[in-house]
Amino acid sequence: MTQDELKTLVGQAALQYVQPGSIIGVGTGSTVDKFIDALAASGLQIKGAVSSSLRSTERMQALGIPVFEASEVQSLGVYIDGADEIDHAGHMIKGGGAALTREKIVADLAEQFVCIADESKLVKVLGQFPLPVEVIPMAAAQIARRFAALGAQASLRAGVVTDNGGHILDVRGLAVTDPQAFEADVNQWPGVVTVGVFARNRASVCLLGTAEGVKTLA
Ligand code: ABF
Repeated sequence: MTQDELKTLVGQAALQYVQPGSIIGVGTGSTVDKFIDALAASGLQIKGAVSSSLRSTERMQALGIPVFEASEVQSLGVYIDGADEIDHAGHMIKGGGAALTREKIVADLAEQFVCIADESKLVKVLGQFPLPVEVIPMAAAQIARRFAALGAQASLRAGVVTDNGGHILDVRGLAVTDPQAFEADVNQWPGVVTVGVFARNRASVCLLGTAEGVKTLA
């Protein structure tokens, strides 16, 4: 199966986590696009969705799925999103699409995070994928120096300004062996808006697309 077919498979499989009549959280990316298409084709009636990006908002609205602001809901039963990397405990690196802050906010509203990914995303230790970190622009150089002190290299993602007016550093050369401690530590550096390690908001379920079909890691 191609990577695209694996994404279609997990997008479809995520439908089992959608409660009819509910408001769900919907993330961003090519795998989530497959989920949105499957949801629209399924005939499942939901009240609507809170979206982590303009891209997903536009796709859902075009398919007739109502989109709510995060501030309009108190909680979500489920948040369905992709990842750049996921380990066997459900910790993830996210933010390849620069939407990590919104993704973490929507994930935090949800009782359950269902990650959908093809098997290329599963790793033993997070860090092969350059870690996105959203920062306040005036702090970027100092934060890059802090990563250098850890033996990593942070580079500014050229030409990217986030929805929140932040910049993105992509950090190479990390091996995130303790994702919870790492996330908690980097979160405290002045000027860090969001670190792309999702440990506190890790996936409770991962639907992994493999050549043998969908594997559920929980
Ligand atoms: C977002 O989309 C991200 O946090 C991650 O960067 C990405 C995954 O996209 P894809 O499914 O296209 O690989 O959810």
